[in-house]
Amino acid sequence: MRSVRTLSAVDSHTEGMPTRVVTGGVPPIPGATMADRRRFAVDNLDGLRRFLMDEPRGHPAMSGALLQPPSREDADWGVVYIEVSGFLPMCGHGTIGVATVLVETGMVEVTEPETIVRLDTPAGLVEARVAVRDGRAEHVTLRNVPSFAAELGAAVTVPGLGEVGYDMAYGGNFYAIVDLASIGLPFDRARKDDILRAGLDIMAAVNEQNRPVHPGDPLIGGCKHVQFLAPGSDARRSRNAMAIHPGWFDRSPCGTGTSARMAQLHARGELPLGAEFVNESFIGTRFTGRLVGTAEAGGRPAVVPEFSGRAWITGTANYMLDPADPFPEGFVL
Ligand code: PYC
Repeated sequence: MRSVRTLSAVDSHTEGMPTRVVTGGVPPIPGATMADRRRFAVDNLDGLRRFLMDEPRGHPAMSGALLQPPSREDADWGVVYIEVSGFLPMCGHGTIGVATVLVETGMVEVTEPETIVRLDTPAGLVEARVAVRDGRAEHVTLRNVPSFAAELGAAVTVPGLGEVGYDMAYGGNFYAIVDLASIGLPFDRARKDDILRAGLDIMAAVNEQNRPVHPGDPLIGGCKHVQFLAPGSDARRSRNAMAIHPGWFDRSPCGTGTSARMAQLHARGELPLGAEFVNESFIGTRFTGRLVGTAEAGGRPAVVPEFSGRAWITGTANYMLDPADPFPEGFVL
């Protein structure tokens, strides 16, 4: 057995969506803040990301997190999010996976019935409250970064679909929120290929015609997520098919998408602070959320979302690179 690169990981899933938590083998990434480290990673570590996310070690809907020393004193760990889509500023299901792994492997000091884990992410500090019983992380409530509706009632022209109306909201990533019925498709997994194609076309049109940019951080920009709402979705319970670049669906309800959805509903006057909101994924798993306060993001009014979900560890692994492997950075079919 030969290896010129060995990375240790604890694999998990959050309500169906994988998070490969890389616990060893990645040296500290240069940069004064986690946003700087994400920028460094985008420029210099894309091969490492593809090695861990793409085939044959990953798959087309793979997601993960590189654990790092934090860049600020009030955080326990730093996180750089990796995915088949690139390096995200923030990832909600991934953070629930990270908090669960940190608790269940003893990488943070664990107290029962609740352990608080503060994570330094490229989008800002997030706090995870982990409900722990007999050493098991039963569920995680995450206080996310300030979230906001960037635009309500926007529209873009999409080849093959015509004019598509959407709201643009930010919850750690930007989400174009679209009623699935408005493009003539049913909320049916048998039609997933059509829904995905439409999602990618809408993303391309948004990025060309009306690209969103975070008012406080120009590095956070662009739309890589389209949140298709199922008929009947409202401010108490929504169901979504979350189409993500370059071509997959979130299996979880999507934490940053749930935050964006709550910010959108709040901006529309439909979700007051404190009211419970349930968001359901394409496979029927759930996050429960609420808005717990107001804030600002780059000078614009924002809300502070929380959401809760569960994660389970699925394995531990050392990912290796044989020097003769013809795919040292993986491949995409
Ligand atoms: O849970 O925030 C999330 C997320 C982003 C992309 C996939 N999941």
